[in-house]
Amino acid sequence: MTPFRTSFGTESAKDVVVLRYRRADGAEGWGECVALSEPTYSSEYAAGAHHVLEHHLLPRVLAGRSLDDVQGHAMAKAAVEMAVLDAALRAGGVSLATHLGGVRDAVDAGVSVGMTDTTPALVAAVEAYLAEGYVRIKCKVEPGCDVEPLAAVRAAVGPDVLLQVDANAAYSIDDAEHLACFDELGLLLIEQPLPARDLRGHAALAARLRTPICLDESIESLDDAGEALDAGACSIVNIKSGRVGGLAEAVRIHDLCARRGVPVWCGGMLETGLGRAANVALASLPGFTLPGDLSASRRWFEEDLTEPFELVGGQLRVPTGPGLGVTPVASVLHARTQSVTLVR
Ligand code: OSB
Ligand code: MG
Repeated sequence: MTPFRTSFGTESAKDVVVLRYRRADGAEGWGECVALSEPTYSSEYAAGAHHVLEHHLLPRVLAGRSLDDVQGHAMAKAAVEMAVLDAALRAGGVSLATHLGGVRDAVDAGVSVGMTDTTPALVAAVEAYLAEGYVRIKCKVEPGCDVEPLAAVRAAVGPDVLLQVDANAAYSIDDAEHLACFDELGLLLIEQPLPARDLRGHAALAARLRTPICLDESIESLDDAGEALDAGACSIVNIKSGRVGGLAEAVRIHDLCARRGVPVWCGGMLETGLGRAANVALASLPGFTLPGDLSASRRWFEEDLTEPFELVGGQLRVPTGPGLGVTPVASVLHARTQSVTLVR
């Protein structure tokens, strides 16, 4: 697999914390923590999430206590929510999509494309994903790797391909004049150009650019979404359940945006099939009107933890089985597990 290069670093292997939750009545559920290995996208990271799960979150779950007194750790909390919810839905025979209010049996698949060393390599990568059937391309950008390669991509693919960029906070408001050049690229949106906390900067940029601003890292809760929209900092929201502390909060942000006529789409965190199943279920809600970062398993993995998600006519099918509707393949889980921690 080609390493995935973003403005915050390069990912070449996946190190993931997976939770298996077994209830006293035997019902079982799975959760995936989307924290990456390093605290570079946000402050959470896999080993830290593992620690807070083992020592602070899971002991509360097992004692029947709320997690609300633990500050932060949205991704670790989201993993707990996913596993507990999956167990309940499997026991009740209800799919996650049905539980969340999904209305689609398949969702449009977009793909996130990392930065490359050369422009021809980027154009070739984008063309290959389009040939596979992806209906929307997102290219990672950073200062020095933006307008020139993206203009070449636009020229190669033509004006009709849905194209957007993601800066992962790599610019500052002093780059506003340069960022205005992005308006020539015919982009659906620019994702997170400025640092997460800079809502005022994003609002100033939004006033200056024709291209819509979408926020990812800035939105860690329903309150953040309301504040960003009130400030005029964005007109589109990338919803990731891990980043906002779980699927319930993700649905609340979806509902708020739907009430305000703000389009949303489902972001991704290089999930295995477990997290991908949850993303696809979430993206089946009616307000997810833009294609998400919902790629086939083979975009990221030679071998996924679950049966692979595959592209069918540019879409991923929404699982219909109880709960997440997918489970780890025992042989893969066994072969790939590096350590097991039992919390009881
Ligand atoms: O900013 O959307 C992001 C991957 C890891 C962390 C942050 C981001 C991403 C991606 C890939 O862009 C999304 C995917 O899983 O397809
Ligand atoms: Mg992003």
